[in-house]
Amino acid sequence: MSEETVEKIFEAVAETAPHIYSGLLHRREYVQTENPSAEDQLEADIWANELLKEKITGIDGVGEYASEEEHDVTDCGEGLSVAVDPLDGSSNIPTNNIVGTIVGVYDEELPCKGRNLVSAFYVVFGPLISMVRAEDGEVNEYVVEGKKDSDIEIHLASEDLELPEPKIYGFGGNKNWTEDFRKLENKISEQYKLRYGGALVGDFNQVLHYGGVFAYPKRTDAENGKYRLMFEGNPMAYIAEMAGGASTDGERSVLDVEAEELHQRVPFHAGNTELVESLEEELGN
Ligand code: FDP
Repeated sequence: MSEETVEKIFEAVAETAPHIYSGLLHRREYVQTENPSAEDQLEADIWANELLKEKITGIDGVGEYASEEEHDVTDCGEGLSVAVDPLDGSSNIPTNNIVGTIVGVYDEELPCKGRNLVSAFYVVFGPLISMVRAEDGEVNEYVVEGKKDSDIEIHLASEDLELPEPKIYGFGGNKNWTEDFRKLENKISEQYKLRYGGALVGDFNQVLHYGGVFAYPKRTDAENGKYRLMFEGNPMAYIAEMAGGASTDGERSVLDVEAEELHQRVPFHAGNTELVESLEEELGN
């Protein structure tokens, strides 16, 4: 049963989250390796991936495991495909700013379109460990408490989250924005407050709670921006759309972007529908 499997995946990530959090203290150094996107890895990136991989591949009904930290998909039986960004925003670790974990659960072999998602969630390692989960038309928020497996508790904190009236915006990649995007940012900055922290989970999470728009658009030096479609773009777009908002790569919903490679990148914009639509219109001109 895929619902049971999704539940087990969610619980496995929730149970692993406090371990990842407490283990960050001694794993804040860069090691001499790169991930498949040629980004330097911290010891914490590799370690968080190992913890999550062990838990998730052991679940009955999980057929594939893929990670932003690994080149290839791991085949682990019949069933759902799980794509994980074990430590999103890990360049925030040395400075002790927000990081998180992003998970997409697809009912298709990877790589595939975001329309194949059956669930998506992310963990925020902030003042609290919280999780936001989108599934069956609803977005719910949880708080994870406890340290050891035996005392970890998952509490429902907010039910059926919907994006409120827009108040804030956050855009990444500013050193290499296109002229069109720079003009658009200029306009948006007159109306909304800027909040940008350098981790997708934290930046998107505040847009979800305050309303507004978050983007990491295409750059003059990177046509497809920075985010990985399977691991970051699709799960966050799925959550934004289920919370009553929208997403776009500049032309279409991120969920409709063709997936050709496991680590392919995508320009990402998501938030309140009216803002995403007007942004799409202006960028299209
Ligand atoms: P990081 O490189 O620290 O892992 O895609 C990863 C990501 O962080 C996002 O979480 C974040 O939004 C973005 O990259 C930050 O990029 P900039 O350093 O260009 O702001």
